Amino acid sequence: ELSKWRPEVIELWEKCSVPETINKETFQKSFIRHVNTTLARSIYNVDNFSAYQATAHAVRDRLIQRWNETQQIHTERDQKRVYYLSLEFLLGRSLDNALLNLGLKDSFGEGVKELGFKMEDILDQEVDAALGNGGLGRLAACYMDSLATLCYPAWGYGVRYTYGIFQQKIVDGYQDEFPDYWLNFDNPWELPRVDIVVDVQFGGHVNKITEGDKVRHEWIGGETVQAVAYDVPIPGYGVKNCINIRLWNSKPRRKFDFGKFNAGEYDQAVQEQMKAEFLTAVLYPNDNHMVGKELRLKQQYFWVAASLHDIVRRFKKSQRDWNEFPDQVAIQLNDTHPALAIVELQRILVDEERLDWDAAWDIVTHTFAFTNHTVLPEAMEKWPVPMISQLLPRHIQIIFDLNLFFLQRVEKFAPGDRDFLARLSIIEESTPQYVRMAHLAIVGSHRVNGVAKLHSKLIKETIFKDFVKYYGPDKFENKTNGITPRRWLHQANPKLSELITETLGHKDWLKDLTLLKKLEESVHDKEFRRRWMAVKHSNKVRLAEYIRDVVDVDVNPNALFDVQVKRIHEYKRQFMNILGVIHRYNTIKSMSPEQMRDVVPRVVIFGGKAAPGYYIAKLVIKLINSVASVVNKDSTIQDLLKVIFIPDYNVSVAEIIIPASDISQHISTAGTEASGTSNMKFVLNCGLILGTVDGANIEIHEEIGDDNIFMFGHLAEQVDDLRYAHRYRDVPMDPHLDAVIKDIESGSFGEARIFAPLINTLTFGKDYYLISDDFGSYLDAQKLVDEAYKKEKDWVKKSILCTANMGQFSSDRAIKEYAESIWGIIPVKV
Ligand code: CR1
Repeated sequence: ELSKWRPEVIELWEKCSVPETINKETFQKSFIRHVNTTLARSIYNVDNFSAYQATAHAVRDRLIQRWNETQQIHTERDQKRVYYLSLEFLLGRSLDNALLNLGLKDSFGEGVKELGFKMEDILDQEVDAALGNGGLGRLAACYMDSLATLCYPAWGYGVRYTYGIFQQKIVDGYQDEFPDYWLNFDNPWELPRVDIVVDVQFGGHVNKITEGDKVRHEWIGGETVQAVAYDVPIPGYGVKNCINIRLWNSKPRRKFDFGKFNAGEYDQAVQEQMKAEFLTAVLYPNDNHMVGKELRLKQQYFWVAASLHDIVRRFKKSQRDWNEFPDQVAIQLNDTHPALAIVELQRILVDEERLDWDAAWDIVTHTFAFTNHTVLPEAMEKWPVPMISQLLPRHIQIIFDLNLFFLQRVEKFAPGDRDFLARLSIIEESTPQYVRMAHLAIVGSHRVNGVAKLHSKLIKETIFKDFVKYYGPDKFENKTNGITPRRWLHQANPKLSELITETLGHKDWLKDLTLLKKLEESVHDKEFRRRWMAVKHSNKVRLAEYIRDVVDVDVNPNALFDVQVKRIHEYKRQFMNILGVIHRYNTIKSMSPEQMRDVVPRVVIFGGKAAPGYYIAKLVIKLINSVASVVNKDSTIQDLLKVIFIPDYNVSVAEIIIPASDISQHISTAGTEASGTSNMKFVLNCGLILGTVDGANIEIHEEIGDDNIFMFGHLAEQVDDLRYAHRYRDVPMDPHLDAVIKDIESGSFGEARIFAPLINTLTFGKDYYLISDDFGSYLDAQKLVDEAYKKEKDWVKKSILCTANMGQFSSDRAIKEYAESIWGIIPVKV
């Protein structure tokens, strides 16, 4: 009998499976097998890159096994799952992370060493998976790590962009963008699932069909693009669970039009193919800024439609009743980018599954929850009704119907209040009309959350105020962001991780970050403090070497390293930072040699990308580089100040920079930075922060205490009045700021006219981000930083207390909160 299920076959199967126990020897066998077969190379032509690929494949074999086991048990148990829909996943590199999470780093390190390689060199070969812009995408990556580690049944859904965020080069001080063709070589961290293909439809028209007393809608015609699944396994730390991020890639439905091909129109025949492939070609490079390009809308629908199809297919396998859908499925919308999923699920339920409208809507609204990540008006997504009508003729009908029924309910709540209705409406009544995606997301979700306490309060008081009035406050929650300590301490800062483990006597802190609190007891231990400082110093040396490599400037690792790395944005005020640097430079220059002896040497480090179309942000980069080129070669200031712009800031560069910082700056205008997550990374890595009373800085302050943080500037509740003053009164500029501006205008940092548009933001632009208002207190806070740094012993204590009190900011805490209060899911451990 040729059955696959006979016991002896199963036994054979198990015998031949990849061995579960993996050690140095089995790794080496696997490594060599991959070099020989997967890469078709021999001992004579294995370079570091091939060694990386072979190691990655050996690790991937284990991941796939765990992935399979996890999926199997999740399918068997068939418990409620969460689906995290995010247009961005900023994963960075995978090899080191996988080795550490699987606990294989040491044995594999030994293994490659015996084969003649250095693990660091191998790790360095990997290119970042940079499928995101900034905080939002990195948050999604941290959340996946926590979901896996905490054994939750979870999937991520995203887009497999052929080009991730552009690579930044600095040419003559200006940012230049280059394509990030990260898939140039085989990507071992993805599994193409050529059998998982979903047809996604665009355009066409809608037929209304009357059947008895029922009306149904049929969406037909238009073009069809296929979505192909690529799966990215995400291993948990210290557990066997390995979850999945499914990324969709577009491809044409037909290879090409043979009719046209045979008629000799070759170019037209391949056109469809080219167009379809283009759909997922590129990530839009904007952070906190909406750009209304049709292709972006198509990407959103393509991804949402493919993901929902997949989710619904999985649900249907269990043959449950539709009203159980919300008991089996939670869908989290990472910002409004996937808000069309609400409409798509309603369409599937009503048009395809023939549920009645209200029953369907009840299911939809119990399924979705929505995270808002910003209050900036320019970031609010809205799409022109004509554009949606063209691409998604059935969806626009559903949106209008949803809105009608919603507004009818609102009308009952506030009879006759036309303004209230207009403010709540999903449709903005302009010419043309627009669909407000945040309104759609709120109406279609059972929970809405902000990402830090202040932010969650602000959304309730400002942008979503009317919704709070209508729904009541309970629909709105706070879920303060978090970061994964596995990548952001254990991986990025191995020496600190080791010291902590040794001091605490266990590694449990990596799964329960609140255990770091016990480090407080060691602040009085002199030897411990010495070692703590030695770790920081060696991380600074590592960064100094990196700086020499990339910008060819020598910096002194004994200087105070002052870092601001994040996307360049006016609200984040890198401009204020560089203006402060000019002030510092001029102050030092005016000093006598005796006075100079008292100055704390500083290295001010910037990094970050500007959106290619963001003119002012790009000018900030130019100004930083112009100041750097003057300051860095001025020998009269005796190396007391260096200014560095590190190009192409990304996840793996962050892993080098963050552990090396003494002080980092998080200086957004109060009320503008929803949370920030790099602030958490810096403090966890025992760097102090200089920050405004904004986003998660506030909660970090609460946790680590007054003595261990430098806070300054106006408060969120003062911002409106200050802006009003700039607009309608003649507010004099802060005198120190005025002097700095005059210095730039005198040509001290190159041709003044280059920077005129930047300076105009302070004058004609009415200083919207309130740099002048905060400048004085900013300089004062900087002085306190200098003074504190001089007291070395106290500084180390502060530094230890920073790390010790970061327990709250683990993404594990955040994910547990989501799981318990929004998703209603429980862990399923493999
Ligand atoms: C916020 O600007 C926050 C991340 C993650 C960003 C940042 O403060 O830490 O989200 N917002 O929550 C964003 O990208 C589109 O909005």
